[in-house]
Amino acid sequence: MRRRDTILLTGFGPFPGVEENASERFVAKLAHLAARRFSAHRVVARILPTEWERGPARLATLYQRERPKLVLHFGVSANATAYVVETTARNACSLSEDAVGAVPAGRLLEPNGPDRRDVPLPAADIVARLTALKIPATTSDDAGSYLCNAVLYRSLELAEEQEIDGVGFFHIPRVIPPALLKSKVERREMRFDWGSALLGGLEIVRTCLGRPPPSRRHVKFL
Ligand code: PCA
Repeated sequence: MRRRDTILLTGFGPFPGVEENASERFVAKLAHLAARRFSAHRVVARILPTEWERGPARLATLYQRERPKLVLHFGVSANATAYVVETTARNACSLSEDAVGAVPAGRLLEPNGPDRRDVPLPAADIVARLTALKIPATTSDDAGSYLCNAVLYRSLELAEEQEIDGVGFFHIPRVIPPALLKSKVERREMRFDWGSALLGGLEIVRTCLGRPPPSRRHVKFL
């Protein structure tokens, strides 16, 4: 990545069953921190509508308008209790209602598209680096069959058409508890809260930029 290259972070708006999507607040906060920490780059946070039509369409507009070099998507999952680093998007969708009550026309995202597209990020490395910071994380090769998978599938296609350094998708828990004021004991425990979520988000960006892990001293004051 060159100086002033853009890092695009996306979260999602509400959808049936999730009135307030934590990924929306999360990317706004992470963009703020990342812009300060990686000040050579431009960091933008945008929210995608959780809609079969408008979600992927908005993403295509963002690729055109922002010309990002690194694109990191975040969405919530009822099953996630940690960072879930998605490694694959599948050409499949469930006939589930989106935020405006619409359902897809069929069970394939793109009738002529490949069965799957793989995420070109070092997922195992990201998990190892998060774990080293006591942030719970795991990989997954199943991003589900709802909008998160659909957006990732489309994003990987858009990335092929433009010169992009990296695209990733991260599921986070639906509910993120406030950060604890950490005692020594708690610091040894793995816990996904607002503190570790944001620390982890910065570490994900740092890994994707090809930077080494922060020194211990640095982590302490983050
Ligand atoms: N999670 C949904 C879509 C939007 C979001 O935050 C999913 O996992 O597909």
